[in-house]
Amino acid sequence: MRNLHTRTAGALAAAVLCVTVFAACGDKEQTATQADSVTVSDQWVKAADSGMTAAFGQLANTGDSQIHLVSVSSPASGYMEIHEMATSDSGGMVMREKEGGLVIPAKGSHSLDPGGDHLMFMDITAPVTAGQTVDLTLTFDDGSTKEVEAQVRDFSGNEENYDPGTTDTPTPGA
Ligand SMILES: [Cu+2]
Repeated sequence: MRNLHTRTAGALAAAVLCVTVFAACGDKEQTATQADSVTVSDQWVKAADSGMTAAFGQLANTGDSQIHLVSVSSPASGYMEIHEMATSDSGGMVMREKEGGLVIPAKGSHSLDPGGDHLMFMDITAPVTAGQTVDLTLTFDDGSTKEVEAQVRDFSGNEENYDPGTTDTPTPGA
């Protein structure tokens, strides 16, 4: 029995040591992930019956290094893209995928607005209607993720064209 007792005491000591190490870690200044340094506010999603829609909001970076948002996903859409608006050759505004995602500068912010950068739901799985909330997962280039809930709103004052056929294709010969 003495042997068993010794082993139990040893295990207990190891457990105490683990807890102590964890506590020490918690007290130390750790390297924050990008998700730790980002705050998302005023986030909302445009109501839509089917097809595409978009999420908007304010992204702020409380950290000392830039934050790089590389992808976004939601259970409400088959897949999502980070979009920007650009001027087409014909002079109109078209949306397109923002190459490489978007960067929030250190101690800075980045605004997602109708007519500007936005998070695009490419294929919603069910109608999203005003009053609902939609879950979004933001993924950063250090692999960290942040989940936010966005409110669905009716919104019609948007010049952005959500037709899937809209692309920034140069006119041949132009
Ligand atoms: Cu878009």
